[in-house]
Amino acid sequence: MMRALILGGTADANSLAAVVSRAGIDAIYSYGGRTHAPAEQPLPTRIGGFGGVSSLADYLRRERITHVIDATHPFAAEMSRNAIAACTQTATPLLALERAPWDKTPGDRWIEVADVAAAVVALPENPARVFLAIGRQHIAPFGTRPQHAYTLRFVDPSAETLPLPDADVIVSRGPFTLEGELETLRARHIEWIVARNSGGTGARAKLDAARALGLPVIMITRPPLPDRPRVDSVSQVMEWLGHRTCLGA
Ligand code: 3Y8
Ligand code: NAP
Repeated sequence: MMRALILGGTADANSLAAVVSRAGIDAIYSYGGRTHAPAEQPLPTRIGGFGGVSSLADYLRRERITHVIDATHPFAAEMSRNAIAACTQTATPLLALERAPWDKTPGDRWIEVADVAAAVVALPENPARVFLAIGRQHIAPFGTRPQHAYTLRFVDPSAETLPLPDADVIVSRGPFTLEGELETLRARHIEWIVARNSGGTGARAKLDAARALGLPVIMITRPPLPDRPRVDSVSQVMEWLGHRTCLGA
């Protein structure tokens, strides 16, 4: 009997959950527990880590999971690596639902870097107004560049003091619009943007706004992941789940 685990936390995972639920497939949606009030899902939902590879393998056995869909974010590399290891250990079929990276288009002023450390080095020496649109987990490395005036954007308000002397936080969970991003960049006189190549539509607007305003974007490329079967659409996942036969069953 089919039972799917959706490793979620993205817009794509939410789209998949809606289709899986409508198809009447027995499935569980999993959040990592990063945000205070994640979006409701039309499926039974679990929140929090599994406790590493072996605990995830135990979970797959205990819950009799027959298919795992890794619909996490391209930068959720540890979760993706753990899913590959646990599915290999338990011989559970795994498929990644992964949106394509954004491609540079004419007019984009991108400086592509490999990771956050390289993004810090890519910033100018002279004080500048920098929009760090990379969430809350990777702010500390910018503490070595205190001369800049930073604008940060978090999903939830942050209680901790920031490791940056001049930082202003926007609390917003996205998805974001071109109008909203243009307003943010203009109102805060942003001169540089730091972004991760998430792909998808939820965070793309800041790049279109940057292009419209002629602003440079330091673009962090995705972490490398081991090979695993991968698709970029919900319909391909449903085919993989043998959706039609499910309805016929
Ligand atoms: C907890 C689930 C939807 C899904 C919304 C997508 C779109 C908006 C773009 C910017 C970039 C960032 C961040 C971002 C985007 C969508 C999508 C996407 C980037 C939620 C969500 C969870 C998270 C976790 C959160 C991270 C943070 C990253 C903010 C829900 C809203 C910056 C990634 O406070 C924290 O600790 C937040 C941590 C991981 C990256 C970071 O390092 O801080 N996402 N984001 C998921 C879980 O617990 O399993 O709360 O409902 C999901 C979404 N985030 O509703 O349509 O699908 O890509 N999320 C990045 O660098 O791109 C924002 O601000 O421009
Ligand atoms: P990560 O660094 O790859 O994962 C760290 C640990 O968090 C994992 O080993 C696992 O803990 C737990 N975890 C992560 N995602 C989980 C999930 N969906 N269900 C259960 N446990 C999960 O992950 P991350 O980058 O912090 O991302 C966390 C969540 O936010 C994911 O759902 C991801 O899709 C979403 N998200 C992330 C980003 C981003 O920029 N990273 C952007 C948008 C959305 P154990 O080892 O204990 O099992």
